[in-house]
Amino acid sequence: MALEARIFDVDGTLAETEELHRHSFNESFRALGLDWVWQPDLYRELLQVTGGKERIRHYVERFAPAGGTMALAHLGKLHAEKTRCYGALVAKGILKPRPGVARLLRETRAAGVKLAIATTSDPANVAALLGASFAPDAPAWFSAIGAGDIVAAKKPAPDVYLWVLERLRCDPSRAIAIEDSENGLRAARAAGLKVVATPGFYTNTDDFSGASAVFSDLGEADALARRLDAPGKTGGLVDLALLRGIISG
Ligand code: XBP
Ligand code: MG
Repeated sequence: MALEARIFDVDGTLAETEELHRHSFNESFRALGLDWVWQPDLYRELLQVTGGKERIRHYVERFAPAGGTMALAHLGKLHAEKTRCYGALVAKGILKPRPGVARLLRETRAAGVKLAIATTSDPANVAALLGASFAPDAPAWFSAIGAGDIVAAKKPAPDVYLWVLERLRCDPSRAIAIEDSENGLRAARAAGLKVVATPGFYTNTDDFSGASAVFSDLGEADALARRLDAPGKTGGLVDLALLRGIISG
């Protein structure tokens, strides 16, 4: 079966972005006079809730921190400040793509296979990361970018993947998703897509049951990816041939 499209998740998949997100959340809390600090262990737990606004709301409801009512009354302004902080950090170009991502994007474009993005992150974050860590014209590489509030229900709901498939006019059987998290895997599977998972720093303890394959990363010629879901299976490069094999399998 022909592979028509490759749909990439963003945070944790294109690049390890969540530490910059975490710092940006903490900066925005400080800017609004809140003495909240999300440390890595807490953030790992909060990441179970996708979407920055949803994550802040969950934090307030779960922990009832001082200033919570004010924060929710100004949630849009708080998240806009967080997004501004994140964009400024990303613009410094300090985030490098995860191994194999730039290679696979190049191969996909050269083969005439469509590229798309399906993320719960804010569209401004996507544009900032693509422009600073890939190429100034990188957003134009993608036939569809489904991001943030473009859909009401975020991952693990399938909505953002269904939105992308509709924009691509592509049957899910002819596309494949690349994801780093259990929420993302569940969203893509619920949309009827096969998934290759590459767990990241904050998602390495997630359950990837249902993925067609789980790799340490997408692999480079001089640093092959390790296969994580089947000890007997060798690693290698996640490339067009491998993905076409998964689609037709
Ligand atoms: C990851 C997320 C996002 C980011 C924060 O998105 O869940 O919420 O953590 O970005 P994905 P925002 O893995 O789907 O790319 O604050 O803009 O939501
Ligand atoms: Mg992700």
